[in-house]
Amino acid sequence: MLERTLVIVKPDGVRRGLVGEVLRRLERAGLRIVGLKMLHLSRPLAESLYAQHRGKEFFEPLIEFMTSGPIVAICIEGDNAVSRVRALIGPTNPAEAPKGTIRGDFGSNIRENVVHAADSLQHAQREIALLFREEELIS
Ligand code: FUP
Repeated sequence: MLERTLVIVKPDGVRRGLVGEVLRRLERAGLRIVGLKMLHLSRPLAESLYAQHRGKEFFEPLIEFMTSGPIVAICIEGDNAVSRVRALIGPTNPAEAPKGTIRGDFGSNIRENVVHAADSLQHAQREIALLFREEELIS
């Protein structure tokens, strides 16, 4: 099924010059970039993005990190894009992520893991709407 999903190059990925590497891997996989922008997440936007984790012990440091510098938001389209992108980025903890995945190759720790990607089609739709206006996405 043709799907759209949201990928974010997190502040650590931007600081370390990994934006091009992430885009290259997405394009190499045959996925299509339909939206792209750099921005600094506001605290309310970061909290909304990670609303499911509110109240957990890692929530506050996660929000501090996600607002610590610019991010790059990428809207990706392709067949089964949600699960294909999740496979490209690898598990949350880089220590458990296989080589060849973005987090396995570049991630520092469970918080500074270079990229975010939506984990379901429902979350993808919600997250895309948080980061992009309809007219910022190409058809
Ligand atoms: P993922 O969907 O792979 O990004 O993972 P989660 O939704 O479980 O977690 C979202 C973010 O919370 C992670 F990218 C990093 C942060 N996190 C921590 O900092 N510590 C944890 O123990 C779990 C997650």
